[in-house]
Amino acid sequence: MSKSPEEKSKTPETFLNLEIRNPPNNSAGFSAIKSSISHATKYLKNTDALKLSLKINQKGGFDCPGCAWPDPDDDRSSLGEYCENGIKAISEEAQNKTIGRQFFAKHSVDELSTWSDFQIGKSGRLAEPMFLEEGATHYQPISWEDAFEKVGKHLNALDNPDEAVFYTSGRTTNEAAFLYQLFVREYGTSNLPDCSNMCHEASGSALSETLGIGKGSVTLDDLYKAEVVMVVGQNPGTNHPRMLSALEKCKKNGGKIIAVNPLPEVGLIKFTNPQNPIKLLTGGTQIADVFVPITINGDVAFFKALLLKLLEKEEETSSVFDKEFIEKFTHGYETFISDLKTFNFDDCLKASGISKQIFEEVFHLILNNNKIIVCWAMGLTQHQNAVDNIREIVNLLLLKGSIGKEGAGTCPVRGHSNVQGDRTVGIWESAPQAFLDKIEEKYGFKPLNKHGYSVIEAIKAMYEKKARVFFGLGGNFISAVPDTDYSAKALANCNLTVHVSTKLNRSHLVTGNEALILPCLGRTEKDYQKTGLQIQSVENSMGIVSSTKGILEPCSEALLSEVAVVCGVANATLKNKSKVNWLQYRDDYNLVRNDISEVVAGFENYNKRLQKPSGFYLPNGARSREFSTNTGKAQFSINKLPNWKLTDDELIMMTIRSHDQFNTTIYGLNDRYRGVFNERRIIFMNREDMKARKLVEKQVVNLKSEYKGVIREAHNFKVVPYDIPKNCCATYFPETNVLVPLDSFAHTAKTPASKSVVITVEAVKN
Ligand SMILES: Nc1nc2c(c(=O)[nH]1)N[C@H]1C(S)=C(S)[C@@H](COP(=O)(O)OP(=O)(O)OC[C@H]3O[C@@H](n4cnc5c(=O)[nH]c(N)nc54)[C@H](O)[C@@H]3O)O[C@H]1N2
Ligand SMILES: Nc1nc2c(c(=O)[nH]1)N[C@H]1C(S)=C(S)[C@@H](COP(=O)(O)OP(=O)(O)OC[C@H]3O[C@@H](n4cnc5c(=O)[nH]c(N)nc54)[C@H](O)[C@@H]3O)O[C@H]1N2
Ligand SMILES: [Mo]
Repeated sequence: MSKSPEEKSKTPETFLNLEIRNPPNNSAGFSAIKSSISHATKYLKNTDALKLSLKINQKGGFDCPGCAWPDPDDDRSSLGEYCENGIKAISEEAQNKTIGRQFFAKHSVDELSTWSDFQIGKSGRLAEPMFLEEGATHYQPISWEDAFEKVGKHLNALDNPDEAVFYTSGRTTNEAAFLYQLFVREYGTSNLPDCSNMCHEASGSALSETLGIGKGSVTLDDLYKAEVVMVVGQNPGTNHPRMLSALEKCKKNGGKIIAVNPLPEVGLIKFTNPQNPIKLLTGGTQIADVFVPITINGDVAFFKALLLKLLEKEEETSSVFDKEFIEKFTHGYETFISDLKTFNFDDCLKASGISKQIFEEVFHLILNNNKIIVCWAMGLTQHQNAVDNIREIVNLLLLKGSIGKEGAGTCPVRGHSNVQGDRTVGIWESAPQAFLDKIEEKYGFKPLNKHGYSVIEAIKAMYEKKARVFFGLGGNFISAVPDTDYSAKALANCNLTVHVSTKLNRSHLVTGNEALILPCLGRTEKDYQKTGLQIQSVENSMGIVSSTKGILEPCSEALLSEVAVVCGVANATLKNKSKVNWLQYRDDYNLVRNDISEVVAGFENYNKRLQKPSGFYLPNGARSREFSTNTGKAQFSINKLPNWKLTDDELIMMTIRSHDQFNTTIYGLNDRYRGVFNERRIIFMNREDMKARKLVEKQVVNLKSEYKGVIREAHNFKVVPYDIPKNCCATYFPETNVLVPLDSFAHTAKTPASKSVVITVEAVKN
C-alpha cells in the first residue's frame, strides 16, 4: 500500500537531540562568519565558494537569492555585500551534489517522503526532468520535449482554463515572471496565486488603499536619515541581516530604534557587523533603544494607545500633528479622530500587554520626532486583522506628516528576493484592468478580466476538484501553505502536478495522478541561449530594479532557464494559436525587456537603464506625496481592536522561522540566536504558562487547534522555556502548518493567519 497524501506531506515526527543554551547577547560577528564558512565549505566546491562570496550583490554580479533587502547604492563592501544567510542560500543552490535518474530509481516517492525536510534538501540539485506515471512508485526520466507536450496535453484537455492553477514563488526573475503571466493569460485564466498571498499581501492591500501604492515608500538613504525607526513584527537578525547595517548607520547619525516584538530577538538587541573588522574586536552596536515585548496580535491596541496619547497632547498644545500635511494631502481625518475617541487608553494598553514605563519611552520618541519610519514583516501580515495592523501604522505616519519626505515613511520588508518584482510585472490573480488593457493592446488577445484564485482559493478549488492541474514556478507549495492535511488531499485530487525547481522538495512527493519535476538554472549559474549569455533582472524591497548574472557553470547540462521552461510550455500548449512568438523570447531576453517597457509603467528604456550598475528606481507616488487612491489623497482608516477571548488552557501560537532555514528549505538544525540546537520540533513557552500546565523543560507535548468546530493536531514537540509574553507561544513553520486553519485568514488580503493560531498543549503520557 502506498502512503496517503497526508502521510507524505509532513516531515517525520521523530526527535533529534535537543540542546538548550542561553541565547547569545550579540548577533552576527565572528559566529556568523564561522557559520557561513562552515556552510560554504561543507556544501560547495571551494573555488566556487570564493568566487561566489566575491560576486554576491556586487554591481554587475548576481543578486543574492536570499532576501529582498536592497544593496547600498555606493559603498558596497569589497568582501561582497553578503550576510550569513546569503552565504547559506547560495551554498544551498550551488551545491556540489546533483540528483538524476539513478537517485530516483533508487528511492521511491514513499521512501523520500519519510526523509526530513533537511535530508530532502541536502540530497542535491535536480539534474534532469523527471516524470511520475499514474500509479508508479518511482520518478523516471523524461525528455524536455515530452515533458512540455505532456503539460500542453493536460492543459488542453481541461473543460475550462480556470481548472488550472499557476503558482509562483518569489525567486522568479522579472523576465520569466512576465512571460509566465503572459502565457497564463493567453491560455485563458487569471489563476496566478503566488507566495505573496501568504506573505506581504496584507501590506499591498493596506498600502494601496491608504497611500495608493502597494509598496513601501522609503529608500535606504531615508533609513540612514530617520530620527526614529520602528521595527515591528520582524526578525532582521535572521531574515534580513543586512538591514542591521542600515539600522547601525541610522543610529550613528543619531536615530533611535524601537523594536516591537513578542520575542527579544537577538539581532534587534545587539549586532556586530561582520564586515567591520574593528567592531568585530571591540564588540557590537546595541540596536534597539526600546524593546516593546508586545503580546501576539497586540499591535493595533498598542498603536491605538499611542494615537490616543498623541491626540491628547495635540489637543493640549496643538503642536503634535502635522496639520499642514493633513490638510493638504489627506482625507478622512475628522472621521478617524471621532472614531479614535471611542477607544479607552487603559484598555488598549492592557490589550497590548505593554507596561506604562515602556509605553512612555516609545510615546516620547514619537512625540518629539517627525522623521519616522516603520518597518514590518510577517509579525504584522499573518493575522486575521493584518490589513488593520498596517492601516493603523499609516494613520500614525499621516498624523505626524511622516510620509513622502526625507527620513520618513513606510517600509514593508519583503521576503523573497524578487517577490516584489514578480507582482510588478503581472503575477497577480487580481491584476488591475489598466494592466490587462495594455496586454490586449500589445498582443491582440483579450485577457480574462475576472479575478483568479489566490493561494487559499486555489487549494479549495483543487480540494473540490474545480481545479485539476497545478503548475508551480519555483516554491514548495505543500510545505508553505496552511492546513497541510487538507492541502495534501487537494493536490492529490489533481490530474497533473508540475514543479519547476532547483532542488528536491516535499511538493514533488505529494502529487496528482501524474507529476513532473522540471529542473532549472539558479541565480548563481550562467544562462546561455542562442544569442549568447543572458542577464536577467529583479526588483528589491525598495523598488530598485537591477540586473543579475550568474557566474558558475550550470550544475548539469540538462537544465533549462525558467524563461526557457515557460516558453517551452507555452509553445507546446498554445501551438500556432498563439499570438506570441515564444521561442524568440527564449533566445534573447532583451526582447522580453523591450515588451515589458511597453506594457508595464515605469520600465521605459528597460534594457538601457539596466546597464547602470546600481539599477534604477521605479516610480513611487507615495514618495513624492502623490497618492493615487480613490480620493487622490492619503486616506485615514478606521480599525477595530481584535477581540481575543482565550479560555484558560488556550495559547496564541505564532509560526516563525529558525535561524537555519529559508522558508521551507532547512539549512541546518540550530536556531543559534534563540539558544536552540539540534531540534526543530519545539514549542517556545512562557515559564508561567508551563507551570500552570505542570510542564517542564524538554517535556514532550502534542498541540491541538480547534477552529470553527474542526480539530487539527500536531504531535511530538519539546517544550523550551523562553522570554515570551504570557498566553503566547511560538513554533517553527512548516512543522506546525498542519495546525493553521485554511479558513483563518486576513480580511481583504486572504493571507493565512499563521501568526495567530489558537492552540492547546497537552503532555504526552509515557
Ligand atoms: N534566512 C532567512 N531569510 C529570510 C527568510 C527565511 O526563511 N530565512 N524568509 C524570507 C521571507 S519569504 C520572508 S517573508 C521574510 C520573513 O521575515 P520575518 O517576518 O522576520 O520572519 P518570521 O520568522 O516569520 O518572523 C516574524 C517576527 O515577527 C514576530 N511576531 C510574530 N507575531 C507577532 C505579532 O503579533 N506582533 C509583532 N509585533 N510581532 C510578531 C516574531 O516574533 C518574529 O520575530 O524573510 C525573508 N528572508
Ligand atoms: N505557517 C507558516 N507558513 C508560511 C509562512 C509562515 O511564516 N508561517 N511564511 C509564508 C511566506 S512569507 C512565504 S513567502 C511562503 C514561501 O513559500 P514558497 O515560496 O513556496 O517556498 P520556498 O520554501 O521559498 O520554496 C523553496 C523551493 O523553491 C525552489 N527554488 C529555489 N530557488 C529557485 C529558483 O531560482 N527557481 C526555481 N524555479 N525554483 C527555485 C526549490 O526547489 C526550493 O525547494 O511560505 C509561507 N508559509
Ligand atoms: Mo515571504
